[in-house]
Amino acid sequence: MSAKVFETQEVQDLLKSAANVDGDGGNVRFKQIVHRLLSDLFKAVDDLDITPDEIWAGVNYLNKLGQDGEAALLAAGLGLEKYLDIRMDAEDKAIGLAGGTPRTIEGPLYVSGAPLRDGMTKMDINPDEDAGPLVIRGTVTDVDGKPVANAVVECWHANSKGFYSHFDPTGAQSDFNLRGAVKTGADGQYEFRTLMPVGYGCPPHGSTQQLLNALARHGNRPAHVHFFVSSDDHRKLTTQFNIEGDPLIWDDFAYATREELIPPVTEKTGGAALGLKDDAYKDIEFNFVLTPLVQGKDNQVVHRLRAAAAA
Ligand code: MBD
Ligand code: FE
Repeated sequence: MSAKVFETQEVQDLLKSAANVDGDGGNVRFKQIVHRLLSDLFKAVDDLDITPDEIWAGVNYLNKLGQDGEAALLAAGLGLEKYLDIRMDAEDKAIGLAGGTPRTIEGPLYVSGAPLRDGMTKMDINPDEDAGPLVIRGTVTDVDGKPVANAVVECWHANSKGFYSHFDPTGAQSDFNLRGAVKTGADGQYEFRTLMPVGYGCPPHGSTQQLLNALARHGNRPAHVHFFVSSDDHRKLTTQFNIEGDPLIWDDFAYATREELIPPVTEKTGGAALGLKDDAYKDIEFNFVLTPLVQGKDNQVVHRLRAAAAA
């Protein structure tokens, strides 16, 4: 079909009506966004001559995506979540805000409510035969290098199968396994005693992987560890680091890898004295640098629906 109808008065009126842009009530911002997104969609249908069959395949895909509960996973896989980071990075640059630990995406697998401990916590609750002990530790400072007291460092990561507690399809993990929260003291130090994670893969029969398959893309992430770092007087940092040496480090389906977020992994002994399951363990030092509020506000804090559980 070569006929183009997008610019016609009939279609433009239809778009305005559908978003009720000229009507009273509703949310003006929401109307504006719906009108724009719907317009961009209609334009694409015209430009690419998207067929009715293709439209209904897409509509039905959205139903399946919701049934699978994978919309946020797809947002990560399509680079939408990375795009939000690129925009926040650009905003920081524009206002001359530099020097903090680089942000990277949160992903869809955080669970709030992990027990908060002072300075150190042991995150592994369930035994995991295939995972060796790992200590993650460091200091939270501000951009001037001053330790930040009373910062809350939250940490979450996968087990040796690449599964996260609360979202584990095998049901093998208890609530808050491999999830922890630590409050810093005057020295700004934090420590997590845990087990080495393995990279995540999208549910193989889920709608995200289905879409990726049609693009000839994989749905895997390199081994990584997530963090939130919060402090009353600083912006909340959302970041991750990767486990160096993972072959997928520069081939992450969610685009979260950054040069500055690949700390060295050191071999250590003395784990027995720390209560680790083996005397030999891996140690990662990772220091967080928090950035100041912008005109008294945290302009990078993100509000989104998150899973919650009671510890
Ligand atoms: C993850 O563990 C993750 O961090 C992201 C971004 C997407 C899917 C699974
Ligand atoms: Fe993750």
